[in-house]
Amino acid sequence: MSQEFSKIIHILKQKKIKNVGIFTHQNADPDAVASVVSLKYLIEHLVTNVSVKLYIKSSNTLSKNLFSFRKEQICEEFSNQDLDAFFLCDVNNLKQVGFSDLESKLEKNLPIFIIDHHSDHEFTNRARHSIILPITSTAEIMVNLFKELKVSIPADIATILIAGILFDTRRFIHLSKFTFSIVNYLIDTGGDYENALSMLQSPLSVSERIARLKAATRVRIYKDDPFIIASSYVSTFESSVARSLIELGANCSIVLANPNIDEYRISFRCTKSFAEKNNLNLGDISNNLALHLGGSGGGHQTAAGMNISKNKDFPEKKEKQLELIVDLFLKEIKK
Ligand SMILES: [Mn+2]
Repeated sequence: MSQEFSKIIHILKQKKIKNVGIFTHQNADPDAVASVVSLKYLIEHLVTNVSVKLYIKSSNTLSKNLFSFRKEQICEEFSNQDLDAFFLCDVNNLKQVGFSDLESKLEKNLPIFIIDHHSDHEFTNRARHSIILPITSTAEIMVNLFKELKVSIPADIATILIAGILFDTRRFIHLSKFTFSIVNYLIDTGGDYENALSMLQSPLSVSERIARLKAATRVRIYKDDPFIIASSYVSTFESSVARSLIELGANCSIVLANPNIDEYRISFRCTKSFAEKNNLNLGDISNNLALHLGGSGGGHQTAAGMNISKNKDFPEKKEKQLELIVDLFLKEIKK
Protein backbone atom coordinates (compact mmCIF):
# COMPACT_ATOMS: atom_id res chain seq x y z
CA MET A 1 0.00 0.00 0.00
CA SER A 2 2.72 2.50 0.94
CA GLN A 3 4.58 1.56 -2.26
CA GLU A 4 1.68 2.94 -4.22
CA PHE A 5 1.70 6.07 -2.09
CA SER A 6 5.46 6.45 -2.50
CA LYS A 7 4.90 6.44 -6.26
CA ILE A 8 2.43 9.29 -5.81
CA ILE A 9 4.91 11.25 -3.69
CA HIS A 10 7.59 10.58 -6.30
CA ILE A 11 5.38 12.10 -9.02
CA LEU A 12 4.65 15.15 -6.85
CA LYS A 13 8.37 15.69 -6.29
CA GLN A 14 9.56 14.86 -9.78
CA LYS A 15 7.03 17.10 -11.51
CA LYS A 16 7.77 19.83 -8.94
CA ILE A 17 4.09 20.05 -8.20
CA LYS A 18 3.16 23.19 -6.28
CA ASN A 19 -0.62 23.16 -5.92
CA VAL A 20 -2.45 20.08 -4.76
CA GLY A 21 -6.20 19.89 -4.18
CA ILE A 22 -7.81 17.25 -1.98
CA PHE A 23 -11.51 16.61 -2.56
CA THR A 24 -13.97 14.44 -0.69
CA HIS A 25 -17.67 13.66 -0.98
CA GLN A 26 -20.26 16.34 -0.26
CA ASN A 27 -21.89 16.28 3.15
CA ALA A 28 -18.50 15.12 4.42
CA ASP A 29 -18.71 12.81 7.43
CA PRO A 30 -16.08 12.42 10.17
CA ASP A 31 -14.23 9.67 8.25
CA ALA A 32 -13.98 11.96 5.20
CA VAL A 33 -12.75 14.87 7.34
CA ALA A 34 -10.21 12.80 9.30
CA SER A 35 -8.92 11.30 6.06
CA VAL A 36 -8.45 14.55 4.14
CA VAL A 37 -6.86 16.34 7.10
CA SER A 38 -4.39 13.51 7.69
CA LEU A 39 -3.66 13.20 3.95
CA LYS A 40 -2.88 16.92 3.76
CA TYR A 41 -0.50 16.59 6.72
CA LEU A 42 1.20 13.54 5.21
CA ILE A 43 1.76 15.21 1.81
CA GLU A 44 3.11 18.39 3.41
CA HIS A 45 5.38 16.29 5.60
CA LEU A 46 6.84 14.35 2.67
CA VAL A 47 6.98 17.03 -0.04
CA THR A 48 8.63 20.39 0.52
CA ASN A 49 7.25 23.63 -0.95
CA VAL A 50 3.87 22.25 -1.76
CA SER A 51 0.57 23.96 -1.07
CA VAL A 52 -2.28 21.59 -0.27
CA LYS A 53 -5.87 22.83 -0.23
CA LEU A 54 -8.95 21.03 1.05
CA TYR A 55 -12.07 21.37 -1.11
CA ILE A 56 -15.21 20.31 0.73
CA LYS A 57 -18.60 21.29 -0.65
CA SER A 58 -20.47 20.69 2.63
CA SER A 59 -19.93 18.95 5.96
CA ASN A 60 -22.33 17.24 8.34
CA THR A 61 -22.95 18.44 11.89
CA LEU A 62 -20.54 16.00 13.52
CA SER A 63 -17.77 16.94 11.11
CA LYS A 64 -17.99 20.50 12.35
CA ASN A 65 -16.98 19.18 15.80
CA LEU A 66 -13.83 17.73 14.23
CA PHE A 67 -13.03 21.02 12.53
CA SER A 68 -13.46 23.00 15.71
CA PHE A 69 -10.94 20.64 17.33
CA ARG A 70 -8.41 20.77 14.49
CA LYS A 71 -8.67 24.06 12.61
CA GLU A 72 -8.20 23.81 8.87
CA GLN A 73 -8.96 26.17 6.07
CA ILE A 74 -11.66 24.75 3.81
CA CYS A 75 -12.57 25.85 0.29
CA GLU A 76 -16.33 25.45 -0.19
CA GLU A 77 -16.22 26.66 -3.77
CA PHE A 78 -14.11 25.48 -6.64
CA SER A 79 -13.58 27.88 -9.49
CA ASN A 80 -9.88 28.29 -10.19
CA GLN A 81 -8.03 25.91 -12.42
CA ASP A 82 -4.56 26.34 -11.05
CA LEU A 83 -4.19 22.88 -9.55
CA ASP A 84 -1.24 20.72 -10.62
CA ALA A 85 -2.60 17.51 -9.13
CA PHE A 86 -5.63 16.39 -7.25
CA PHE A 87 -6.68 13.69 -4.83
CA LEU A 88 -10.07 12.14 -4.26
CA CYS A 89 -10.21 10.92 -0.67
CA ASP A 90 -13.09 8.87 0.82
CA VAL A 91 -14.79 9.21 -2.56
CA ASN A 92 -13.96 7.66 -5.92
CA ASN A 93 -15.77 9.75 -8.52
CA LEU A 94 -16.26 13.43 -9.36
CA LYS A 95 -20.04 13.55 -9.19
CA GLN A 96 -20.20 12.78 -5.48
CA VAL A 97 -17.77 15.61 -4.76
CA GLY A 98 -20.70 17.93 -5.46
CA PHE A 99 -18.98 20.90 -7.14
CA SER A 100 -20.86 21.75 -10.33
CA ASP A 101 -19.02 21.18 -13.60
CA LEU A 102 -15.92 20.01 -11.74
CA GLU A 103 -14.98 17.82 -14.67
CA SER A 104 -14.87 20.74 -17.11
CA LYS A 105 -12.97 22.95 -14.68
CA LEU A 106 -10.13 20.47 -14.28
CA GLU A 107 -7.35 20.49 -16.78
CA LYS A 108 -7.28 17.44 -19.07
CA ASN A 109 -4.00 15.82 -18.12
CA LEU A 110 -4.06 16.62 -14.44
CA PRO A 111 -2.73 13.69 -12.39
CA ILE A 112 -5.55 12.16 -10.35
CA PHE A 113 -4.94 10.03 -7.26
CA ILE A 114 -7.60 8.18 -5.28
CA ILE A 115 -7.55 6.96 -1.68
CA ASP A 116 -10.84 5.35 -0.77
CA HIS A 117 -12.77 2.42 0.68
CA HIS A 118 -16.06 2.57 -1.26
CA SER A 119 -17.14 -0.05 -3.77
CA ASP A 120 -15.55 0.41 -7.14
CA HIS A 121 -16.69 2.99 -9.69
CA GLU A 122 -15.71 3.29 -13.36
CA PHE A 123 -14.08 6.69 -12.68
CA THR A 124 -11.23 4.96 -10.80
CA ASN A 125 -9.76 3.94 -14.18
CA ARG A 126 -8.90 7.59 -14.69
CA ALA A 127 -6.60 7.69 -11.66
CA ARG A 128 -2.85 7.74 -12.16
CA HIS A 129 -2.51 5.81 -8.90
CA SER A 130 -5.13 4.65 -6.47
CA ILE A 131 -5.28 2.99 -3.09
CA ILE A 132 -8.73 1.49 -2.77
CA LEU A 133 -9.37 -1.09 -0.08
CA PRO A 134 -12.79 -2.46 0.88
CA ILE A 135 -12.24 -1.93 4.61
CA THR A 136 -14.37 -0.14 7.19
CA SER A 137 -12.94 3.37 6.85
CA THR A 138 -10.59 5.51 4.80
CA ALA A 139 -9.12 6.70 8.12
CA GLU A 140 -7.73 3.18 8.66
CA ILE A 141 -6.05 3.31 5.23
CA MET A 142 -4.48 6.65 6.22
CA VAL A 143 -3.17 5.29 9.53
CA ASN A 144 -1.56 2.38 7.72
CA LEU A 145 0.16 4.79 5.33
CA PHE A 146 1.61 6.79 8.24
CA LYS A 147 2.77 3.56 9.92
CA GLU A 148 4.36 2.05 6.84
CA LEU A 149 6.07 5.32 5.92
CA LYS A 150 7.20 5.75 9.54
CA VAL A 151 5.70 9.21 9.85
CA SER A 152 4.42 9.93 13.34
CA ILE A 153 0.88 11.19 13.68
CA PRO A 154 0.31 14.41 15.66
CA ALA A 155 -1.96 13.87 18.68
CA ASP A 156 -4.81 16.05 17.40
CA ILE A 157 -4.87 14.24 14.05
CA ALA A 158 -4.77 10.88 15.87
CA THR A 159 -7.86 11.98 17.83
CA ILE A 160 -9.88 12.93 14.75
CA LEU A 161 -8.78 9.71 13.02
CA ILE A 162 -10.26 7.79 15.96
CA ALA A 163 -13.48 9.80 15.51
CA GLY A 164 -13.50 8.94 11.80
CA ILE A 165 -13.07 5.23 12.50
CA LEU A 166 -15.71 5.27 15.25
CA PHE A 167 -18.14 6.91 12.84
CA ASP A 168 -17.64 4.64 9.86
CA THR A 169 -17.58 1.43 11.91
CA ARG A 170 -20.72 2.70 13.69
CA ARG A 171 -18.79 2.46 16.93
CA PHE A 172 -17.31 -0.95 16.12
CA ILE A 173 -20.45 -2.66 14.85
CA HIS A 174 -18.62 -3.15 11.55
CA LEU A 175 -14.98 -4.13 11.79
CA SER A 176 -12.03 -4.77 9.55
CA LYS A 177 -9.30 -7.17 10.51
CA PHE A 178 -7.04 -4.49 11.95
CA THR A 179 -9.56 -1.93 13.25
CA PHE A 180 -8.80 -2.53 16.93
CA SER A 181 -5.05 -2.60 16.52
CA ILE A 182 -5.21 0.62 14.49
CA VAL A 183 -7.26 2.38 17.17
CA ASN A 184 -4.88 1.05 19.79
CA TYR A 185 -1.97 2.49 17.82
CA LEU A 186 -3.72 5.87 17.56
CA ILE A 187 -4.24 5.94 21.33
CA ASP A 188 -0.58 5.04 21.88
CA THR A 189 0.51 7.93 19.66
CA GLY A 190 -1.48 10.43 21.72
CA GLY A 191 -5.00 10.15 20.32
CA ASP A 192 -7.71 10.90 22.88
CA TYR A 193 -10.43 8.26 22.71
CA GLU A 194 -12.90 10.03 25.01
CA ASN A 195 -12.54 13.26 23.11
CA ALA A 196 -13.09 11.43 19.82
CA LEU A 197 -16.25 9.83 21.24
CA SER A 198 -17.55 13.17 22.44
CA MET A 199 -17.11 14.65 18.95
CA LEU A 200 -19.66 12.15 17.70
CA GLN A 201 -22.25 13.05 20.30
CA SER A 202 -24.51 15.67 18.99
CA PRO A 203 -28.18 15.76 19.87
CA LEU A 204 -30.44 15.57 16.83
CA SER A 205 -31.63 18.99 15.74
CA VAL A 206 -35.33 19.82 15.85
CA SER A 207 -35.53 19.78 12.05
CA GLU A 208 -33.86 16.37 11.85
CA ARG A 209 -36.32 14.92 14.38
CA ILE A 210 -39.25 16.46 12.51
CA ALA A 211 -37.93 14.96 9.24
CA ARG A 212 -37.76 11.53 10.88
CA LEU A 213 -41.27 11.81 12.29
CA LYS A 214 -42.80 13.13 9.05
CA ALA A 215 -41.10 10.35 7.12
CA ALA A 216 -42.56 7.82 9.56
CA THR A 217 -46.09 8.99 8.69
CA ARG A 218 -45.41 8.45 4.98
CA VAL A 219 -43.83 5.01 5.18
CA ARG A 220 -44.80 2.38 2.64
CA ILE A 221 -44.07 -1.20 3.55
CA TYR A 222 -43.10 -3.92 1.08
CA LYS A 223 -42.95 -7.48 2.30
CA ASP A 224 -40.44 -9.69 0.60
CA ASP A 225 -40.68 -12.68 2.89
CA PRO A 226 -39.00 -12.84 5.39
CA PHE A 227 -37.83 -9.27 4.84
CA ILE A 228 -39.50 -5.92 5.30
CA ILE A 229 -38.52 -3.07 3.01
CA ALA A 230 -39.71 0.41 3.98
CA SER A 231 -39.74 3.48 1.78
CA SER A 232 -40.49 7.12 2.52
CA TYR A 233 -39.72 10.67 1.42
CA VAL A 234 -38.59 13.91 3.07
CA SER A 235 -37.13 17.19 1.91
CA THR A 236 -33.78 16.56 3.58
CA PHE A 237 -32.01 14.39 6.26
CA GLU A 238 -32.62 11.33 4.06
CA SER A 239 -29.73 9.30 5.48
CA SER A 240 -30.79 9.94 9.08
CA VAL A 241 -34.36 8.96 8.14
CA ALA A 242 -33.16 5.81 6.35
CA ARG A 243 -31.22 4.78 9.48
CA SER A 244 -34.21 5.48 11.72
CA LEU A 245 -36.44 3.20 9.58
CA ILE A 246 -33.97 0.35 10.16
CA GLU A 247 -34.14 1.08 13.89
CA LEU A 248 -37.96 0.91 13.65
CA GLY A 249 -37.73 -2.63 12.29
CA ALA A 250 -37.24 -2.55 8.52
CA ASN A 251 -34.56 -4.84 7.05
CA CYS A 252 -34.01 -2.37 4.26
CA SER A 253 -35.00 1.28 3.78
CA ILE A 254 -35.18 3.57 0.77
CA VAL A 255 -35.64 7.30 1.40
CA LEU A 256 -36.09 9.95 -1.24
CA ALA A 257 -35.24 13.59 -0.57
CA ASN A 258 -35.89 16.56 -2.77
CA PRO A 259 -33.87 19.42 -1.23
CA ASN A 260 -34.51 21.71 -4.20
CA ILE A 261 -36.53 21.76 -7.36
CA ASP A 262 -34.27 19.78 -9.68
CA GLU A 263 -32.22 17.70 -7.28
CA TYR A 264 -33.09 14.29 -5.86
CA ARG A 265 -31.09 12.35 -3.31
CA ILE A 266 -31.88 8.80 -2.35
CA SER A 267 -30.51 7.01 0.66
CA PHE A 268 -30.43 3.24 1.02
CA ARG A 269 -29.78 1.33 4.22
CA CYS A 270 -30.09 -2.35 5.11
CA THR A 271 -29.11 -4.78 7.80
CA LYS A 272 -26.05 -6.95 7.37
CA SER A 273 -28.19 -10.11 7.23
CA PHE A 274 -30.41 -8.61 4.49
CA ALA A 275 -27.32 -7.89 2.40
CA GLU A 276 -25.81 -11.31 3.03
CA LYS A 277 -28.98 -13.35 2.47
CA ASN A 278 -29.70 -11.48 -0.78
CA ASN A 279 -26.03 -11.51 -1.71
CA LEU A 280 -26.06 -7.79 -2.47
CA ASN A 281 -24.03 -4.65 -2.05
CA LEU A 282 -26.11 -1.46 -1.79
CA GLY A 283 -23.19 0.55 -3.21
CA ASP A 284 -23.26 -1.47 -6.45
CA ILE A 285 -27.06 -1.37 -6.60
CA SER A 286 -27.21 2.41 -6.22
CA ASN A 287 -24.52 2.78 -8.88
CA ASN A 288 -26.57 0.61 -11.27
CA LEU A 289 -29.82 2.44 -10.50
CA ALA A 290 -28.10 5.78 -11.01
CA LEU A 291 -26.84 4.71 -14.43
CA HIS A 292 -30.41 3.76 -15.27
CA LEU A 293 -31.94 7.02 -13.97
CA GLY A 294 -29.18 9.35 -15.11
CA GLY A 295 -27.29 10.25 -11.96
CA SER A 296 -24.52 9.04 -9.73
CA GLY A 297 -24.51 6.55 -6.93
CA GLY A 298 -22.23 4.57 -4.69
CA GLY A 299 -21.53 3.42 -1.17
CA HIS A 300 -21.06 0.24 0.78
CA GLN A 301 -22.68 -3.12 1.39
CA THR A 302 -25.26 -1.82 3.88
CA ALA A 303 -25.34 1.95 3.22
CA ALA A 304 -25.44 3.84 -0.04
CA GLY A 305 -26.63 7.01 -1.68
CA MET A 306 -27.64 8.21 -5.10
CA ASN A 307 -28.06 11.68 -6.63
CA ILE A 308 -30.17 12.28 -9.67
CA SER A 309 -31.24 15.47 -11.35
CA LYS A 310 -34.69 16.09 -12.74
CA ASN A 311 -35.29 14.59 -16.15
CA LYS A 312 -38.35 14.14 -18.31
CA ASP A 313 -38.71 10.43 -17.58
CA PHE A 314 -38.96 11.02 -13.86
CA PRO A 315 -42.57 11.14 -12.55
CA GLU A 316 -43.92 14.41 -11.10
CA LYS A 317 -45.36 13.08 -7.85
CA LYS A 318 -43.16 12.05 -4.93
CA GLU A 319 -45.13 8.83 -4.34
CA LYS A 320 -44.69 7.85 -8.00
CA GLN A 321 -40.99 8.73 -7.96
CA LEU A 322 -40.50 6.54 -4.94
CA GLU A 323 -42.52 3.68 -6.44
CA LEU A 324 -40.33 3.79 -9.53
CA ILE A 325 -37.15 3.63 -7.45
CA VAL A 326 -38.47 0.82 -5.22
CA ASP A 327 -39.54 -1.08 -8.33
CA LEU A 328 -36.11 -0.80 -9.92
CA PHE A 329 -34.49 -1.66 -6.61
CA LEU A 330 -36.57 -4.84 -6.19
CA LYS A 331 -35.73 -5.91 -9.76
CA GLU A 332 -32.07 -5.24 -9.08
CA ILE A 333 -31.96 -7.37 -5.91
CA LYS A 334 -33.68 -10.26 -7.70
CA LYS A 335 -31.04 -10.33 -10.43
MN1 LIG B 1 -15.72 6.64 4.76
